[in-house]
Amino acid sequence: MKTALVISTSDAAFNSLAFKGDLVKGVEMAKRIGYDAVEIAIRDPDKVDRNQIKEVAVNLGIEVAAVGTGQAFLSEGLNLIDPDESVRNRTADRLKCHIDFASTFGAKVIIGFIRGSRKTRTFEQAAEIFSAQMRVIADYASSKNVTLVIEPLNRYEIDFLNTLEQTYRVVQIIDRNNVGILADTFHMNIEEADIQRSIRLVADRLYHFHIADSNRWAPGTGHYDFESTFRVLNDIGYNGYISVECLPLPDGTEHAAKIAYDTLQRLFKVFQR
Ligand code: LER
Ligand code: MN
Repeated sequence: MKTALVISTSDAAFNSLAFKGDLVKGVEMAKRIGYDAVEIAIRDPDKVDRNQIKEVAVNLGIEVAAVGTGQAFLSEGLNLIDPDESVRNRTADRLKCHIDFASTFGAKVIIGFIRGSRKTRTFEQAAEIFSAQMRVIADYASSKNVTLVIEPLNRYEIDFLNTLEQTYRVVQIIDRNNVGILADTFHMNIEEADIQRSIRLVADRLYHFHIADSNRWAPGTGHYDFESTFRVLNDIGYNGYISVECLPLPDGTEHAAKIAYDTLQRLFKVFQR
C-alpha cells in the first residue's frame, strides 16, 4: 500500500482537505512529509497548469494518484444524472477533461459528488441513467488508459450511492473493467453496518481508498478503528493508495498531514504485506 495526500486549490468548495492553496506548494509539502503521492481535487482542469505540476512531481519524485471532480458539482451543479440533458452532456464533457488531465499522470478519476442527486427518482431509475452515462465515459477513459472510481458518500452529503454494496451493484451494471470503487473511512463509519464485511464484498473492485478519522480530523485523532480496517485490507491483498482526505485539524494543515502520515506508517508496520 502506498500513501497519498489530497490537495486542492484555495477556491475549493469542499473543506475536508488538509491542504488548500497553491498546488505546487501542496505537492512540495506532501513530499517533505514523506507521502508517495498527491491526489488533486480540481473543479476545471483547463484552469490548472498540468505541465507545471508534472514538472514539479517528476523533479520531486512524487506520483499523482487520483483526480477529484466533486467541485464541479459543488460549485457549478454539474452532475451525471441531472434531469436536464444539457447538464448531463456538459458534465460528461468536463469529466473527459478530468480524464485527459489524469492521463498525464497515470492517475485515477474519482466519481464522487459529480454522480448527482437521485431526488424523487427511484434507485433503479437513477442507476439506469448513471450507468448509461458511465459506460460512455469509461470507454473514453479506457482509450486514455484511465480508471474511474465511484465513491459511496454518506446520506447527509448525497442521496444516491451511500453504501459499498449499492455501489458494487451499480459497478456490475456498468460492466467495465476500468470502473471500480473508492471506499472512504469517514463515509463507511456512518453508512456501513459492518465495515469489514462490506470491504470484503467489494474486494475485487476496490481500486482506491480515502482515510480520515471518525471526526474527519487527521487519522489517529478520533475513534475510528483503523486496525480492523487495515487487517481486512491486508487480507484481501489491497495494494493501491491510501489517500488522506481530512480536515486541517486538530492544528493546521501540515500538522494534520504529518499526524496522518505517522498513523499510516504505524499501521503499515503492523499490516504491511
Ligand atoms: C466527500 O465527502 C468526499 O469524501 C470526497 O472524496 C468526494 O469526492
Ligand atoms: Mn472521500
